[in-house]
Amino acid sequence: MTKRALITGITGQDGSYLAEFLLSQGYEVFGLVRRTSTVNFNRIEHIQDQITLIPGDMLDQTSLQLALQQCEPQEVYNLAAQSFVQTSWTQPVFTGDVTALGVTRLLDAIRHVDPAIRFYQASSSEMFGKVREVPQRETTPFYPRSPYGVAKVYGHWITINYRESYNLHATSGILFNHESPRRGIEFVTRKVTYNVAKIKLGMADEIRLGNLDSRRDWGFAGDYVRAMWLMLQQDEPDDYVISTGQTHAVQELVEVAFDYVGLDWHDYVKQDPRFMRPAEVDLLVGDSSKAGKQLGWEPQVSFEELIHMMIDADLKILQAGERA
Ligand code: NDP
Ligand code: GDR
Repeated sequence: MTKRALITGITGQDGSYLAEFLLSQGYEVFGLVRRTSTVNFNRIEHIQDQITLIPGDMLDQTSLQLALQQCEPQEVYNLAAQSFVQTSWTQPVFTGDVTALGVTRLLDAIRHVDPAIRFYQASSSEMFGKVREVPQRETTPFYPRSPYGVAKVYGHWITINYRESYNLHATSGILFNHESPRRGIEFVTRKVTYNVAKIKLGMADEIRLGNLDSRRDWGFAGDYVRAMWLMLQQDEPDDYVISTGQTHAVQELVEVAFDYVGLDWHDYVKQDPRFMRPAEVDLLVGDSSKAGKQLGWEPQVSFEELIHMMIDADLKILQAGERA
């Protein structure tokens, strides 16, 4: 029997990779899409004839219930969120509504429509924030540092609460930063690779960045969506950290990117207070040994390979005159 999966956030970076992955596993794939005045399906247009899109919004309980009734999935992947940390300070209530309460709306819809549905929640290393332990693992206490991080802690705990209260197969993946050529242009990796490509092609002459000292554990999104699927194939729901175990400063990202195109970053990078955050997460590095043991998951793409892949893709996009 063909398995059916519903992905919220299918138009996002992870949603597009997960949809591709599930199609390759023989799934029938459904995606929840919200109404926008301009269609923004560029990450999924190459697979649009193989998937079914259902209108709905994480802010609208009825639409979630109807989406579940329409596609009757065995698996639901909740990737929808206001996911940009910086925006969460200027839109804290909206971020909480989508990224925190949205999880409850979906879990409650599942409970009423079909409690046998397996549920994946996109939790985040941002929950560790001002870290209590290095490296961070499933048992590390949370100390979020942004309205986004706080919203994700809520989403994480409501997932566990519904698992324990209603016996749902509800799993939470605590994923560390993961990037790709499809990463949103506002996130630091893509901002750097896109602008380095522009500088290389003579289309720009500087990059304005915020804090160069913060450290992140950056992996490749294509590797990370495989982990999401593996989690829902387990007999029991659980929580898993997914990370590379390597940490790099933003400055190292900048160095690797400029080195790749043969330029010196000192000549182009300007620090700009507009990109500083009211509270920063200084250091993230994950320990995904539980996922290694129980899921057999390991990352495949190194930090350098990832940055090079993103620059190559951005050079191509710019040379073809396509949209970022
Ligand atoms: P993106 O920002 O690329 O995608 C977010 C998706 O959520 C988009 O499809 C967006 O739709 C959708 N969305 C936002 N608000 C709503 C809403 N009200 N109703 C329905 N859909 C909505 O995020 P990523 O793909 O990078 O991340 C996927 C998930 O994983 C997110 O929950 C994120 O917080 C989490 N996460 C991401 C990590 C990363 O490093 N990428 C690490 C850890 C967790 P639209 O296209 O219409 O805007
Ligand atoms: P993050 O990703 O906040 O970790 O959240 P982002 O790429 O935005 O920031 C990473 C680090 O880079 C520093 N930084 C800058 N960031 C941006 N965006 N722009 C800049 O100009 C800049 N200069 C320095 C930031 O201060 C920060 O320290 C991502 C999102 O995908 C979340 O949804 C996800 O949950 C976490 O990763 C894990």
